[in-house]
Amino acid sequence: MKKTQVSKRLFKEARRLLPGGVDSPVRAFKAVGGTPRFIVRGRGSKLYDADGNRYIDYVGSWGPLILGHADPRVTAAVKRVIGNGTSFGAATEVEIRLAEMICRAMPSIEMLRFVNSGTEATMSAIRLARAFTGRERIIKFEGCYHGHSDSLLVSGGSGMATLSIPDSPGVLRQAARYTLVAAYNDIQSVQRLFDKYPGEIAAVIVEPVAANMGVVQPARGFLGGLRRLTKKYGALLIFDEVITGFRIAYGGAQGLFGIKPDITCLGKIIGGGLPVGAYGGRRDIMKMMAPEGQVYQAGTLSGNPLAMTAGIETLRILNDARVYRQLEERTAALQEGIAAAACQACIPLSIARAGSLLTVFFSGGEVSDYSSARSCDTGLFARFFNSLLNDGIYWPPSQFEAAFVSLAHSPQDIETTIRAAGKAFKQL
Ligand code: KE4
Repeated sequence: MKKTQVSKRLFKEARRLLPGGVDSPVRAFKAVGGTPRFIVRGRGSKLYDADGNRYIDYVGSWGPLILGHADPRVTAAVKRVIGNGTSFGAATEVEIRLAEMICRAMPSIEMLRFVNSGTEATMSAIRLARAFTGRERIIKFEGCYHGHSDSLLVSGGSGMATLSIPDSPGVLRQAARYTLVAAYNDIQSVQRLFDKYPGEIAAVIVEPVAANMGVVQPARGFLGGLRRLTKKYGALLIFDEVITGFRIAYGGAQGLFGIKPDITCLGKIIGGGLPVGAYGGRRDIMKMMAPEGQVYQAGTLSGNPLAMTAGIETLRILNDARVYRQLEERTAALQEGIAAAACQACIPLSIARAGSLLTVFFSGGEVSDYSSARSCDTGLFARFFNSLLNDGIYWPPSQFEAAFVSLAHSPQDIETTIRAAGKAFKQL
């Protein structure tokens, strides 16, 4: 067994001062049991905890660290600029440079606004869509997570799925009433809502590849169907690419599937591991934002030079097809290895993968939406997780999250992980 005395002591201390001992619920190991590890250092594919344990990390700060921890090129770039000041509350050139890179990668984005988190990006995109259309209702999908703003904290995935919190207390009932919920991969459920509320729906927001109920690929024709319906009924299509942007392809899911959304929300990778978010899209829509237009949204630290610089350096490295081939190959090897090990141990699994995103579902059947994700055996997942952790593999502590493979994961890391998974399956 790994030593955990220091993490245990810190967790006890943390719980006195921070609710649940953490600053984001998904970190607390609530669904898998045991003590959350207190991390002191990350380097490449590895994490090091306060007890001196080393782990191969598949959380990657929940997505941003596609280059691995403390990439020397990113840290050097941040070190170069940090001495000039961390934030000015005034315009800087680096904002233009990162904006340019994003617009080039995703041609649907003609203009964008930087914010500090994915939550801010989606919340602001919804406000903008309501202003642009003059309508109030929105459609989201069960099991998709778009951050924690009132309108979007309805039937959410991620921590809400993990902790079985369908709807959070404290969310304005009026706000939630204007959020309609459809089933992922079920275009008929979206059609029914448009039929029921003609002329009232401002936008459909979707994770083009769902990654917050575990990884769920869009069924053939689903995203195209959303594009068709939103056009037909005069609603905007918002792609939440906070996870998928620059992850499943440089041009995001929209590039991969060839669908042009009206607004795109980004975060994670575009800040290279520093706090960031962005929303952008058609110029005529974005021009409604203040100070050009009347829709208000602001931010003290938005577009700060540290996050912009880390983002620019990260995208510079990612803008190379070989990078995505490597991610694809490594993650496919992991998927195949885990599947073979499960087969040998007679454990029925369904493993979903989209590029370097992966979920091992403890389910005999395919997972295609939130209700099939919910039917997984979360007890078995918890035992799988803990066995991996004890063997030095830091897997996301929830059945309803994606594992993130980075460019720092070596073939040997993948092999070690497959061996640990095989051992875990034999013990289940
Ligand atoms: P943030 O506000 O956490 O930066 O982003 C919100 C968000 C928006 N959209 C999507 C598709 C997301 O996945 C997220 C946040 N993802 C979770 C992981 N499933 C972040 C981890 C956490 O909540 O601590």
